[in-house]
Amino acid sequence: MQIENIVRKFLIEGEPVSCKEFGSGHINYTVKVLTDAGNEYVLQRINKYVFKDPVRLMENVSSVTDFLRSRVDDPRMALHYIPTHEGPFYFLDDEGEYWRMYDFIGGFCLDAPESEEDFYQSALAFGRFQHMLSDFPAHTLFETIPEFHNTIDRYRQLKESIAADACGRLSSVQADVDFLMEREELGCTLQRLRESGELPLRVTHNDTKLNNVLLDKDSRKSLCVLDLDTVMPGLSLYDFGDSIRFGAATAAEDEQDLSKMSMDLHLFEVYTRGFLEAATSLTDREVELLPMGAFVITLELATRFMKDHLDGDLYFKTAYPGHNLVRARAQMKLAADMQEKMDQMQQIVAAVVKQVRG
Ligand code: ADP
Ligand code: GN1
Ligand code: MG
Repeated sequence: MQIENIVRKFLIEGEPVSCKEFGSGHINYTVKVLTDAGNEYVLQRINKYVFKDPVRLMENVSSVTDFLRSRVDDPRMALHYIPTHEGPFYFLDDEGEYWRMYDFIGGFCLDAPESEEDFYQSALAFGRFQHMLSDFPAHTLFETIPEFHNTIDRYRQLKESIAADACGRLSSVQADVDFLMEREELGCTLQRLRESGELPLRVTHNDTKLNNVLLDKDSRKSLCVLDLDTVMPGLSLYDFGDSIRFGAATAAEDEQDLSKMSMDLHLFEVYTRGFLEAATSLTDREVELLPMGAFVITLELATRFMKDHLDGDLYFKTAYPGHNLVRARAQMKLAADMQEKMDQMQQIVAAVVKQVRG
């Protein structure tokens, strides 16, 4: 089906005059649409390999966006999904693909902070998101990807892929796999604290990369949080940690020159300040474990990239052969650096918490 005909299924203003692929997400296919009425929209095809139940996923996303829209002053601070002429917030095409559309808010996303203020703004956005959803009825949310950040389960899945060695790639990555396996116990600590009830379950975003925050094109202040597909009950520490993993790293997520990859402690401090200023309801135990959140989520993503490399690149979009291995190695390098800097990160958190909370 032609992309323009998919666009016409939604209740938008005007006729599509241009539809261009854009964005740098690894999961969905994203298109920017311009109409002859001068309006701009985002059209997305939901990745069915990743999200097994797109209908319930859209129920989650629409209830969360409705809730957020009732809390914000500026309508640009929450996504606005557009229904089809038939009423639902998705369109199912002849090939069984699910599509959805939302207003293009007129901002921009970054793949790396251009200044510490950009990063601070993203911390405020994710902290506010955490705070605004603190009284959302979590039990009404469907788990769009079960066990998404359950590191114990992620290790189980990695071991399955190691045992299957579906593409015969294991022997060439044995040293990398050993690195991951040596850190299994440490990687599972937060999940165990969640299971014992020491860490509270909250409504979390679960994919808090900088490129999932929209910045205002004039003021550069953070407007809203995008990519709500993985909003589910989870740990606040992973929302914090994933932002650090992506935005406080000194190199891109898929940097090939590992000597360039480390964690910038100054950016860690900047983000910690913004997040704690906005997410005021975190418990002392959560605050104390924020550095561990950064380390664990980085290690977890390394296991996910490695699993996908062993499986034959089925999950993440790749740009070249071996891309997932490059990503896994970059994340392992970053995790190792975080492990070395754990004491320094803890000192920073303690100092920031004193300033922010008094
Ligand atoms: P994915 O699951 O593929 O990451 P996203 O919803 O995050 O899907 O969209 C992919 C990317 O498209 C985002 O990371 C961002 O770069 C870009 N994007 C999406 N919506 C907007 C928007 N309203 N304005 C600017 N960029 C956007
Ligand atoms: C994926 O969709 P995107 O690109 O924002 C992934 C995250 C990973 C991230 C790594 C649903 O996020 O979990 O951390 O890639 N999303 C899903 O860049 O698996
Ligand atoms: Mg995204």
